[in-house]
Amino acid sequence: MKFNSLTGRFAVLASCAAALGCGLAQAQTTVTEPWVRGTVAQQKATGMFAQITSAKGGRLVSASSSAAGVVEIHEMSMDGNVMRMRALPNGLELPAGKAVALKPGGFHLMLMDLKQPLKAGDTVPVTLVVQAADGSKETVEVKAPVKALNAAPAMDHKH
Ligand SMILES: [Cu+2]
Repeated sequence: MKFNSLTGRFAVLASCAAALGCGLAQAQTTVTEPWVRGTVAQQKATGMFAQITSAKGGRLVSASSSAAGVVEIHEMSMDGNVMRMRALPNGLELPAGKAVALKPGGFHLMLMDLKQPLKAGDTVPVTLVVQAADGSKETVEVKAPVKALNAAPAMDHKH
């Protein structure tokens, strides 16, 4: 009987997965093209980038990763000739239905206190927390592949 109930449960899980989201809140936020910049030995911080779209709008309020002690939401911008990076104390606004780009030279997630160097081919699990206008929170699990340090896209010319 025990075996039967176990297989029954597996069958239910499988059909849930196939139907995308039975019993779960409908995902409002989608994350596409996630990636993390690889690091060299001793390097303790790096950036994660992606496209984030919130269907109904919201705010990226926090993030975490098992690969990092701390994850902050950062903005990079030019201040005269100086590139500055700052944490966004209120998180990142996600306008309804509009993709927000986290990219080198702009918004990014800063993975700090890295537990180990990140090499191309690794995958970094990151959990994003998005708060809706009504205060409800949605967590989004992202698996971000690591790209080699020198494999930055052509647009990344600001560093
Ligand atoms: Cu940063």
